[in-house]
Amino acid sequence: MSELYEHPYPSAALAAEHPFVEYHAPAFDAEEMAARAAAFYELMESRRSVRLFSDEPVDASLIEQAIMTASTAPSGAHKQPWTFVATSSAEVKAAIRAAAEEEEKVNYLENRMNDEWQEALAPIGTDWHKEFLEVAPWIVVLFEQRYEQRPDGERRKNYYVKESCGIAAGMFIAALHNMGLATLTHTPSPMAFLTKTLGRPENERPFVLFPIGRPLPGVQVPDLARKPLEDVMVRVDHLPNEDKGV
Ligand code: IYR
Repeated sequence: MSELYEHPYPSAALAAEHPFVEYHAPAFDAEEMAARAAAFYELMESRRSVRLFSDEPVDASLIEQAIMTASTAPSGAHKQPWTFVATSSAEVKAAIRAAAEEEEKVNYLENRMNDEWQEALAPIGTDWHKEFLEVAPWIVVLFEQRYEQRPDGERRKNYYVKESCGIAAGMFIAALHNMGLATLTHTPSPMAFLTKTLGRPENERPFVLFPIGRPLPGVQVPDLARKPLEDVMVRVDHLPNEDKGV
């Protein structure tokens, strides 16, 4: 076994340049860890994407809280390279719906999605109609910041933008589900129109769109099963050994 840590972190030189603070992580005893792990799994396992929403209004404060939660996501060099654009305006939602349906008509009716793709989607039953973009009380579009545009006109690189935004999107979905709101991970494609419709700057690209609201009471969802642990986890406890003589 090697020494625990050879190098002090932060080094005196690093700490002199940049502030560090002690991390107070939440800690639980073994029993509580197991209980919390099971409860969180159960909560997340009960999540489903929905395509039919109630038009009942949702408080802006809930959307703001979900965005703050998403924005706790880890990101490359802590750049937080995301902008969450939120609208509850009937006018803006109608414009998004009209533009998304234009694109989806080409996808579905003019075969922009090939046969294999259409076959994969058949059990979900999607088509070019996107009423949910007007019915859901909120639309939030997550934009990735391809680079940082500083107010003084300077540009700075962002790092691992897609990975960072993907993680933030997952945390946003979890936050919404935890507060009893439903969403759909929607990527109208191509979705460049969102930059224009929402008046976003040149450094931002739409990453994913979320219609958000309460699920329509009685809504049906495809009877999908999630892969069992054995199908999604592989445990490796030895290095692959080619000299074993097998
Ligand atoms: N953008 C289209 C197609 C679509 C693609 C996948 I992959 C889905 O899981 C669902 C839909 C649409 O939104 O209908």
